[in-house]
Amino acid sequence: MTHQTDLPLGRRVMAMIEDLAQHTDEVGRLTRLYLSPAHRAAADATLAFMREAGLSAHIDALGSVVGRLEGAHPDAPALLIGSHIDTVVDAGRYDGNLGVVLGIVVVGALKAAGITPACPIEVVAFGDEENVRFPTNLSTSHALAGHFEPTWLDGTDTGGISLRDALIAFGGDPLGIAALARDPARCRGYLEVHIEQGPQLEAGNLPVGIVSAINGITRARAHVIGEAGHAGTVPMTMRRDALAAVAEMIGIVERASSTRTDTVATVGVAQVQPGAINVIPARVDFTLDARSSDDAVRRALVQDIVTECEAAAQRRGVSFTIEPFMESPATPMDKHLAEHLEEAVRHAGIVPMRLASGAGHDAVAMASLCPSAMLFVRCKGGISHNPAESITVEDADVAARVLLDAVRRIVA
Ligand code: HGY
Ligand code: MN
Ligand code: MN
Repeated sequence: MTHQTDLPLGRRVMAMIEDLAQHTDEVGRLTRLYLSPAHRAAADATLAFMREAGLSAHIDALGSVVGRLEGAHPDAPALLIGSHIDTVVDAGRYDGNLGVVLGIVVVGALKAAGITPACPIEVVAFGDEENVRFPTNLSTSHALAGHFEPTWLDGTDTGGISLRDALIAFGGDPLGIAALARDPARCRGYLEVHIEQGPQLEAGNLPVGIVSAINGITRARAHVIGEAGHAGTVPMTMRRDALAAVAEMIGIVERASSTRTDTVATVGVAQVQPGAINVIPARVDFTLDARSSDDAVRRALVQDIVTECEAAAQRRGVSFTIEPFMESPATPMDKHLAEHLEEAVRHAGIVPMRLASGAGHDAVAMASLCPSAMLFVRCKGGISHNPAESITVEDADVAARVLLDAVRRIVA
């Protein structure tokens, strides 16, 4: 059993996680949406952490925090380490934030040991991985990869604020986005450490594991329109009840994804109008999130869901429209970088498990720029996107030591 005092890196990680967790837009729970006041405060805190660790750091035009440690050869392609500091609503404190903090702690440890890496190392705290506030797709990491969609700037949040206006209010610069695109030739690779958000490492009694691939995602917005009516007077056979129709459609989503192997699908948001106890619902807007490790299987799943929902709408006399707004491909991780992670895991005396990621990550965007790989960290019960999300200081210390070892192997 490692003594608490022997966990300098792990304790430093947990302390920084606690510091970041205080930056929330909602009292009493952790919600930090892209470009919100809490995101600004967390970005400023991350900037300070990076500078304290000896990195030169700045906040870029889209609000990502970028720290850099120069290497022996300043013009050599840089190794990037990163993850995200935005969160979902009522979030856990480790999703994304852990990978940013581990990058800072590890690069800080190299600096403190007087080790100059052969190439520059950058740590990046992305700001829009969850894509909860605006209809985007990993916008801040896609910007570095040169794939920022200008139309994202016109997307609006539930309050009608456009990404462009929120970015300006944040202190960002819509005109500076194009310049964020990195030259692939100047990027040696990208490493991301992230909580597993699933049960496999805990089941295998392993503190860390190596990600083999990241599942693909389709996200869509659906609209069902029926007819408002008096809940007391309209006979059941004469109703065009939008919410009853969506209840059937949610069953379709669940059945279609449950009867296939390797697929999941979720209706996470449903807004009912007019939303009164004695009014038959006239309209429901809901979301679909469908995933698989196989893109063809995912597309077939979405098509089946749409076809069956259209038939249900027809039977019920309601209209049904659906607009996919995000497609993220299944993304294999780079085998050479994964091998370096595996060597470091073995060197730490841990059996190296390879596992796929059901969750999306900035590594999907970064893989379109340079070789990318991920290390997963065990989280209690596999719980995530939930304030009960947790890791141990011992596992934080293992993750930091494995990442430090892997970085030294890569930049040696
Ligand atoms: O939804 C996801 O997979 C990630 O947490 N953004
Ligand atoms: Mn995440
Ligand atoms: Mn997440």
